[in-house]
Order: sequence, then C-alpha cells, then structure tokens
Amino acid sequence: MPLTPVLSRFWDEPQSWTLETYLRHDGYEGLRKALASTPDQVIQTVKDAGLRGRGGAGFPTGMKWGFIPQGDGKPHYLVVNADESEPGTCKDIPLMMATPHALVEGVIIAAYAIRSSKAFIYVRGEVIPVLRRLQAAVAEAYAAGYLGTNILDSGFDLELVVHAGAGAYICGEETALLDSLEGRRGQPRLRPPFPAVAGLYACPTVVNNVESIASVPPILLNGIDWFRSMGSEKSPGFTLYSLSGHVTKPGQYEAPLGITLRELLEYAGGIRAGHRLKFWTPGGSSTPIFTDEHLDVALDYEGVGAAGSMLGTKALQIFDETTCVVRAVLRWTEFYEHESCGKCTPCREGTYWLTQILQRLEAGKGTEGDVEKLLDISDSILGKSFCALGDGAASPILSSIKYFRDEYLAHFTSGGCPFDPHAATLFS
Ligand code: L3W
Ligand code: SF4
Repeated sequence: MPLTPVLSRFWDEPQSWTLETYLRHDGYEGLRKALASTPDQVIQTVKDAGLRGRGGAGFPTGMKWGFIPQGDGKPHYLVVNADESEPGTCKDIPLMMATPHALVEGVIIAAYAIRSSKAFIYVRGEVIPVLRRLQAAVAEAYAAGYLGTNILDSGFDLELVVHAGAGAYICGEETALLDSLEGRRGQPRLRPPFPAVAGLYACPTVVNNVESIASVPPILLNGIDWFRSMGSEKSPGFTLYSLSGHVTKPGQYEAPLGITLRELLEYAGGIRAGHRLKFWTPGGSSTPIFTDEHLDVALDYEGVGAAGSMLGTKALQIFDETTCVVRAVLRWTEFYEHESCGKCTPCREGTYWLTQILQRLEAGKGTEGDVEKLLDISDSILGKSFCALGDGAASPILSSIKYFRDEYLAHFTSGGCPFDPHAATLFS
C-alpha cells in the first residue's frame, strides 16, 4: 500500500509553519469552500466522508458535530484536545509544529459548522515550542482576516484562544480537560451528559483531537470521493502512524487506514539490524499489545478490534527481542499510577498495587501467586473504573500475560529479571 502524505505533505519544507508557506499549499482554500456552504452542508460533508476521531476512540466526527443542538440560544464551543500525552503518541505535536495553520483552518471550519463563535486549543503545557508556534499562527490568522469578525466577508465571527495545560495526562480525557479549562482541578465528569449536550460552562461543546480537526480542510477541498478512495468503507481516509522504538527509521508515516505493520516497517527500514520483532502497541500504551503474529493485521478500527486490541492513537511502539516485557509494562504502569487522578478506587488503588507487584517481580522478589494477583487486580480495574485511564492501565498487563506468561513466571523461577541482572538494585 503506498504512503499518502496529505497532512504531512510539506512538513520538510523550510518555514513550513508560516502562513505564506501554507497559502502556497492550498491553505485556507477549504475554508473558502466551507464558508460558501451552509453549516449543515459542512456537517453533512464530514459525515458522508466518514471521518472518524483520531484521538483514540474513532467516534464519527460529523455525527459528533451533528449532536450540537441548533436554535437553543446557548453559546456553543469548540475545544481542540491538543494535550497529547499518551506514551508513544507523538503525532499531534509534530503536526502543530510543522503546520499549525492546518489546525487553525480546521478549527474555523468546525466552529462554523457547529455555529460556535469561540474556540479553544487546549495544548500540553510542557511543550513550550508548540504553544509559541500555535500562538504565532493564530496571530497571523487574525492579521490576515481568517479569525476575528466577519471572516473573509462571510459574516461569521470567531475568537480562538490557545490555552496551555499544566502537565496532567488526565486532562487529555475530554471532560477533565473541560474542568481544567474552566479553572478547576482536572478530573473526569460523569457522562452522560456528553459534552455535546453539556460541555464547557455547561453549554453544548465539541471536543475533537488535533489530527481530526486538521483532516477537515483537505476533505472540504478535495471532496468526499477523494477521501473515501483511501482506507476502507468503515474506516476511510488517510492517517498518521507514529513508529517508535526498535525500528531503523522511526517517525511519522501517513498512509491509508488499513495498512499493516509489515508494510509500514518496509518504509521504516525494518526492525533495527540483527534483531527481530517481539511485541508492539497498535495504538499507544493504553491498547492491548500485539506480537509478531499480528504483522498482517489491517491497522484500521475494525481490523485491530477484531484482533483483540484498539487502533487508539496509532502509536506503534516497537520492541525487539532484547526487551523485557515485564519491564516495559512496569514503565507504563508506573506512568498510569503517577497520572491516576485518584477519583475512583479501582484505578487509584489498583495502579499502586500493580506497580508494587511488577517492581518486586523485576527485583527478583516475586512470588508464585504474583501473576494471578496481577490478573485479579487488572480485572478489578477493567470496565470498573470511572474513565478510560483505568482500562488503559489494565490492558497492557492483561495482554502481555496472555502472550508472555512464561516470561513473567521466569522472573521468580530464575530469581529476577532474565534480561537485566541489575534490576534488583533498581527496584529494591
Ligand atoms: C454524544 C453520545 N457524544 C460518545 C463522544 C464522546 C467523545 C467521543 C468518544 O476516550 C479513547 C480511550 C483511550 N452522545 C456519545 C458521544 N460520544 N458517545 O464520542 O467517546 P469514547 O467514550 O468512546 O472515548 P473517549 O472518552 O474520547 C478516548 C484511548 O482513546 N486512547 C487515549 C489516547 C490519549 C490521547 C492523548 O494523549 N491525548 O489521545 C488511546 O488508545 O484509552 O479509549 O468525544 O463525548 N452518545
Ligand atoms: Fe481518575 Fe483513574 Fe478513576 Fe479515571 S479511572 S477517574 S484517572 S482514578
């Protein structure tokens, strides 16, 4: 399957982030088309194209926009989730660094479609260069008349605010993000009501991922058939796959949905020389891991789901045979324990105990019952936590024990980590 660079088509051009460069690459032409249509026509186009959310869940974007009530007399808000923090996930930050105007143009189109006059980009605060780049692009867009009042003489007004978060992974969960944006401690809200009904300041709100929004202008510009000529019936279009870890050429590979890891590895120069694939994540660390048995799984929502995982953020973290699966899972679990917001007991307590058990296995102090305890605690978290962070913490543990139970057992039968004799000193 060939690569299909759309979002990334001029990332390597000098000054790719300026308005001048963006305009040379059809920049803001999708917006002109959108403003020449009615908001409902724009929503219908995105629905018919079949664009699905690129933040992890794959929810149909046009359908989400269509949930916003009309004529309700309330303000409507558009919020872009640019709080990219999932381990292995690294597509939105490069996109915003290389072509921030692609996001800004998408924001204007989406806000027009849902009849919103105020939009926010909630960006991960630790990544200062992205914040600055977005702020510069927004200033350029205001100066050129793409933002502000009477945009391109259409009568449409939009104010766009770039807001920096304070470094909590949970604020990538859409309702915690909204609480954080309102100035409160970021913790997930009960859903329903979904943000489309009661979101920011209890008003109808669309929350979309960066890549989802940036994918809208090319759809408006090139049309539904063009978008649907890539991917499959249920998962149409192009997307960014992020390859990291033990590959020869890590990076972003933009391809039709449904490409396989085997094909992507050909573009990425294969597993690093002299080594072989051991395990990988199809969609970031929250998704159940895959092994070399899954090289030919179609990387779309249906294909990955049928094989027992989730496409998630399409963050393909690749590990070769030199990696201890218990150590990798421990690293992720430590992350989830640290980032658990503490609101619900299964996740707050469970991630703590999972970390303790994994650390003692690595240190050679595990017991025969530890694998069963890991399974039992994970089972108490999965589907019983308040938000997806809990499920995300349990998924790599359950899936790694499924494929590598013997490696877990070897951690106590051989008195510690078979891959690292010094592990005992790290976790004692
Ligand atoms: C109105 C309904 N709206 C659903 C909306 C909902 C949301 C979207 C998807 O989690 C996943 C998670 C992570 N009326 C609706 C409705 N909606 N039903 O549709 O909702 P949902 O609940 O399926 O997923 P979610 O809460 O958005 C996202 C996974 O992504 N993930 C995490 C990635 C992390 C990042 C990051 O670092 N920034 O993206 C990776 O796999 O585990 O399963 O908008 O409101 N009836
Ligand atoms: Fe907080 Fe974890 Fe519960 Fe989500 S699952 S609400 S992050 S404690």
